[in-house]
Amino acid sequence: MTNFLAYDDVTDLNTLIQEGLNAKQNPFADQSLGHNKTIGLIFFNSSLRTRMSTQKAAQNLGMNVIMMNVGQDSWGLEMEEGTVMDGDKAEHVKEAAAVVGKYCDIVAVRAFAGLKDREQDYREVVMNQFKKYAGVPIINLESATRHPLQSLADCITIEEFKVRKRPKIVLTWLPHFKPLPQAVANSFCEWINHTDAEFVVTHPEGYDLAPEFVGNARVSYNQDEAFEGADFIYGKNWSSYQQYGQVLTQDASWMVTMDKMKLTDNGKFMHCLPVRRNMKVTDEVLDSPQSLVIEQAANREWSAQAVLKGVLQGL
Ligand code: SN0
Repeated sequence: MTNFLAYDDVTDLNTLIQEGLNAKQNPFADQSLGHNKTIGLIFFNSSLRTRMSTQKAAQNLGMNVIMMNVGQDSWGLEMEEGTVMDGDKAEHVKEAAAVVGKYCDIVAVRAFAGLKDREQDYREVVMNQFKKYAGVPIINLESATRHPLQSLADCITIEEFKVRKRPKIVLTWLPHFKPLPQAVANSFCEWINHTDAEFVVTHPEGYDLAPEFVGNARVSYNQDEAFEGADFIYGKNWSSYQQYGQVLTQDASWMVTMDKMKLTDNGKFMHCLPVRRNMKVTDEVLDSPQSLVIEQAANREWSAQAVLKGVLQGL
């Protein structure tokens, strides 16, 4: 693997899931692979799981880790070409990425969607500029449109907990008062569409995701109907793609409750976290044995380790 920016960078999904499960069984089997190699973790946004799991995975592989919070610790970075840099950004990504690439063998970057300009967000400017100028492999730690390390952890978790060969998986929109990116939902669609599953996406009208991510998934505006017989309920809030970045409704009837979970076939609840309790999903669901959120977060370590191993092998 050269870069890990999207599903397209994966050669074989089942092999990658298996690599994750192998790492979980035997975390230190490849400790010499990353010896004397350095990964730089560059954050433009907050993180708990991504930061800790990626650092842990890199250490399991024997790597050194350098972290940087851009804008807070370093200079603000200009991303666009040919601009007159008379604003608040003191450094251009052309230099910054090239310099980071000199110190690091792999560079991992988190940069959320701005949610102001759809065309700019969906061009994936930050990831593409780092890819262009760093001169080393780039890993996506959640970009404007995708969160592939999360999606791989989700696939690993579904593989562990599925009780039938072709599970019914439902991605449901959840209410929130803040506009959140579409990245986690887009990426989940992109990855689940490559697995053997009955896949349904449910959300209020106006919240349709970009068609290139929805693919062949069935879309339903009726959450109760979508939940019927489901094996996995994957909750996430996202802001509108059509009326870009806007919160069109906060309809509390879309919150996942135990009554809703009763429509499923003893379904499991999944969420990437952080989750706002009793806004998106009730305490009762999150604290029940049907919730997989902690197992799912734990699998972030093995997802990162499978990907880093693949990238290290290509160095
Ligand atoms: C991010 C998102 O993409 O939705 C990161 C998820 C891994 N989530 C948030 O920003 C949540 C913020 C909040 O205030 O609830």
